[in-house]
Amino acid sequence: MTADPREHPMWLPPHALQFLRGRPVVIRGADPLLETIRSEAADAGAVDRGERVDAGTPASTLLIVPAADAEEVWPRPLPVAGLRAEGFVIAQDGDRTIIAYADGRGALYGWFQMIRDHAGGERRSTPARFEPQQALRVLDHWDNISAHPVMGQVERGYAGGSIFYADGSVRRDLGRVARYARLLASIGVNAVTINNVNVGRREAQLLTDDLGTVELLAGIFRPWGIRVHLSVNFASPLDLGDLDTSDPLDERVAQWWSAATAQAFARIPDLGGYLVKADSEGQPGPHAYGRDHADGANMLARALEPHGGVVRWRAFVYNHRQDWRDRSTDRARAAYDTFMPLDGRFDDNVLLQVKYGPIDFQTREPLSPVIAAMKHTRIALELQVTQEYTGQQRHAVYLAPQWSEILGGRPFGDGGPPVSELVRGGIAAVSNVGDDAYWTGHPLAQSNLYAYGRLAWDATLDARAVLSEWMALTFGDDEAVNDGIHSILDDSWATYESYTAPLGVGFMVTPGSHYGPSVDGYEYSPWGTYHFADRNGIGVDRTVATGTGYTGQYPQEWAAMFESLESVPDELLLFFHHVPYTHRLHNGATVIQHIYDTHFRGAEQAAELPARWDALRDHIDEDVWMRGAERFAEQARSAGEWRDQINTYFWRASGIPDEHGRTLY
Ligand code: BDP
Repeated sequence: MTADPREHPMWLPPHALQFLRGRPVVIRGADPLLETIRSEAADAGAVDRGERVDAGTPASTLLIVPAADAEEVWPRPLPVAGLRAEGFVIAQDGDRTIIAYADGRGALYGWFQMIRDHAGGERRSTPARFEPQQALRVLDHWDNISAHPVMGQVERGYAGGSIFYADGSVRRDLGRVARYARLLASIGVNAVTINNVNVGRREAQLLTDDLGTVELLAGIFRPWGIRVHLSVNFASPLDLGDLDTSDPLDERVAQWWSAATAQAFARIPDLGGYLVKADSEGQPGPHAYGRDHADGANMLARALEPHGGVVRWRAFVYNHRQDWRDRSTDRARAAYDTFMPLDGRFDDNVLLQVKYGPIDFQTREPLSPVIAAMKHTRIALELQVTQEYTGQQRHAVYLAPQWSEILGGRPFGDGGPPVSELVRGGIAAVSNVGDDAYWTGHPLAQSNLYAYGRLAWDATLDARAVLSEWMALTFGDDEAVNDGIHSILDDSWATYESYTAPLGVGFMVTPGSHYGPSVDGYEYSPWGTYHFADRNGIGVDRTVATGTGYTGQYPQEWAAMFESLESVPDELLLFFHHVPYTHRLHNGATVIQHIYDTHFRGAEQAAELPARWDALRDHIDEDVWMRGAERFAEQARSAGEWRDQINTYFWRASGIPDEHGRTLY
């Protein structure tokens, strides 16, 4: 199965399906995705019994049937009534198992759930019903066809080159894409964007001259129930067409998009739609013509509507040419200020894709206020599986606990709905895979990809349980591996947070690469990501009373909580307030002592990781182990560097020594 000798399997290696060898299977129905299951079953050595179920059907048969047939083939009632799209029910009766599905995808997801159940020793004597919370669960690839001179082939990629493209065009051997598609299907991902949101000329041509590439990739994803989406460049009619404008209200522009879209759907009838980064960080957009984001998004939405496609319009907009001396500008405010006045103006097939925080994928940020505010707009939440600001797949950081916290947040107070319900347009995330032998650079970063799919399907899943699932499907049933990796990953997000930027203030990373510490790296730059530390204090005053007014963008419950020093959560203190170093946190420590303590402790915890990994040496494939060992050594080194730079900086700024007398330089 693993064709490239340099490629290691992720989860679901062939032996994970060994239990199906010789097992009779009945697969009933006409959906093309059932063919995929048939060939999975054949590969696993299962015995195809056709479609009939009768007295001769062996007791141990696995039945995969449409929900409507459940009653006929199963002795007891199953909870199939009103089963939603992509849903399925699994039940067991003795050795017999049934997957009763709503549609082809439901069957496929049921198939993989059955494998997950087996790996985790789960028996379904009580029937279990599964339906996705979100209809759209998409991975966005920031892959370029021609490598970008600075960003490389995959923007913010930490796992080598693109699995789709090499040498300026689509790869000849797409076997790996097929294996990727299968893994994504196994975690319920149903869409993939195949090019970067920053769309260069070559990538823009995917929609015009190079539809062949899209067709090819769509053909590989299709058998796994995955639709392909394209990032498009708003200026394409001007850059690639023969128009002198890309004004969204110009009839010729609308026609250009309609024609291009119709041509694309003629070849790829199940194309998912477009992803657009407009008027953001230098990308073109409707503002050049005095139009707003709704004008731009709706124009594209109307081109897609007849074909059933959607536009995901990104809300990641801000002025990236700010003046750090002007404290009235606050990057955190930008998305709300720009989009809130447009609430209610977007067409039904526009999804406003919002990063989870108001700044940019930081280790710790409050939830973007746009998510609760825009009640008449379908919001899609954007997460980042690729670890741009969380250690770049050199540090082991399991992100599922962060996502659980985001998805479970209740901006209208404890009685209100969680984010996973406020978000009605789906969940997106930036992918972390590349052509690296281990797919994700750090082999343990595979767990993030796995967990993303699982939480996008069901936000209430427990992050630790999901990690156990991933391990069972990847390393098999080995208690030492299970315990060892839990001890490394369970608190890894907290550990990473503790040795990097303190108390929600964010950034302090090396400009450009975003790896490693640089306290003032962005402090006097136009990007708007400041900490305002001086000898008296640190933090950004975002209150309504004395600051930028950002807290006022939240529903009253959260606005009040963040506004007051009494109630702001410690971990977000410096995101919302500028305080003296002697300010006391709710946990009793002063800000400065907290900085010292967390940085000493965090770096110590990171320094223990190599030994924990060492202990697993005999339990894990040698190559995988070696790669991990190299990464853990780097994490320990880098955490020490963070500790030293942060502690030294704040000791010099504040002149306040460590209560415990540790050396601060
Ligand atoms: C930032 C990345 C940049 C992306 C941008 C985006 O540094 O490479 O283009 O996000 O999301 O985090 O558009």
